[in-house]
Amino acid sequence: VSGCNSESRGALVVLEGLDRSGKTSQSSRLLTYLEGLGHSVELWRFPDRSTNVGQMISSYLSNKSQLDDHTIHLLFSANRWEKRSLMETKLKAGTTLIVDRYSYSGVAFSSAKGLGDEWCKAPEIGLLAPDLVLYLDIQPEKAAERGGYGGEKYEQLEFQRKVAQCYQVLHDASWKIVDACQPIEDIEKQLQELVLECVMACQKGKPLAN
Ligand code: T5A
Ligand code: NA
Repeated sequence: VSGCNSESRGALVVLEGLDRSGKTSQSSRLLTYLEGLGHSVELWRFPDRSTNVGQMISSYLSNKSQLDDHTIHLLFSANRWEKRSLMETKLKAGTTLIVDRYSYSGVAFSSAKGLGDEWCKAPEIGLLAPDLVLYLDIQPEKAAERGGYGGEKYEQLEFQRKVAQCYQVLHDASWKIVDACQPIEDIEKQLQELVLECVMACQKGKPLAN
């Protein structure tokens, strides 16, 4: 028996940051936290490597295939578009989605290669807008020290420096910037507070936006 009214929807919460900033660790901690409170919640990530488009992206990231910068940009975007309607269905049914990377990654990583900002943003128009973006802020040098990069395409210090600069101009009112160099548990606590507040606002009828 649910005490929620039929209008209440789930929250779209996105984690962003450089490679190794701790997104995956914090996403799964948030999942456990919200589940523990009895919320309906799922963990998603982009790229979603399970689809056909996702497999092309995965092959590119692991240097098994080469693609033109524009082409890979549009594939990352297509990978979000192919999940859009399911995302909307879940949110409207009351499920909160914790999403590890989203459109901001798409724009930051491609504009770091030199593609124009406006061109990069265009294919993202019409995707669902996050209710909350948690940006895990870390210096590229510090991120590189964490267990070493694994050899995927973008895991290079020089490139990550450019990505960090591109992220800086993307933030909007939905962003909360969190210092990602604190101990894991401290970050976890801060994220819990921010996410709970957001989940409550969505339950109370905050509209879902494009
Ligand atoms: N990309 C993605 C695009 O170019 N366009 C797009 O549209 C999208 C969606 C995908 C790549 O594709 C690019 C961005 C990426 O380069 P991915 O599979 O998402 O790559 O990989 P990453 O997000 O880079 O995943 P990582 O595993 O590298 O980083 P995370 O998830 O940020 O970090 P996490 O949690 O795995 O932690 C990394 C290490 O740090 C430790 C962890 O234990 C782990 O060893 N750690 C901490 N250590 C100390 N203090 C803390 N607070 C710590 N938190 C975690
Ligand atoms: Na990575």
